[in-house]
Amino acid sequence: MTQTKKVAVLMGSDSDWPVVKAACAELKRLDIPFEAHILSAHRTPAEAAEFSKTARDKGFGVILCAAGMAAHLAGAVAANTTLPVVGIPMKGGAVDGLDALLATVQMPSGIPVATVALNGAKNAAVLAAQILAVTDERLAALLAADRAAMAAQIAKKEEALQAQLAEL
Ligand code: RP5
Repeated sequence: MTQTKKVAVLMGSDSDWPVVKAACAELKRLDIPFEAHILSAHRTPAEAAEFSKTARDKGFGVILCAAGMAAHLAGAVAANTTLPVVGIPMKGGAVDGLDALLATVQMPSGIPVATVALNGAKNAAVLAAQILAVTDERLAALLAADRAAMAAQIAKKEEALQAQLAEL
């Protein structure tokens, strides 16, 4: 069986943690090994670059990067690795995250960052799982089961809606 690669969960500040912990919880639920670290593109640029350059050799398969405001962490990490980088722009600040969203998503050609929604920590973890599941049967089966569970929930809600409509 394939050994599941590790996911790195990086955040620019401890103030990001209340949101980012949803990514860690999802990775834990999917039994994906991960490390979480505070690394800043601006405050610890050398450490962030070093982590990115050595991540592949250390067994990571995907790197999640959460940052707010002038959110350069995901881009700075992507500049230093060819591993897939998923950016999580954080809400907050003077323009409530629009700055972080644009800074994370608007990468130059050739250096992509797969950007999820503002505060989209859980989806970042799901996307990391989907990337790893390309070569990981265990994960692929788990993700398929999650999709089936979601579809069953919607079917139940649809049934309840139709019952309410019948009573109008
Ligand atoms: C970003 O600046 C961090 O990712 C955080 O979202 C934001 C604010 O950081 P703190 O001033 O709270 O440390 O680099």
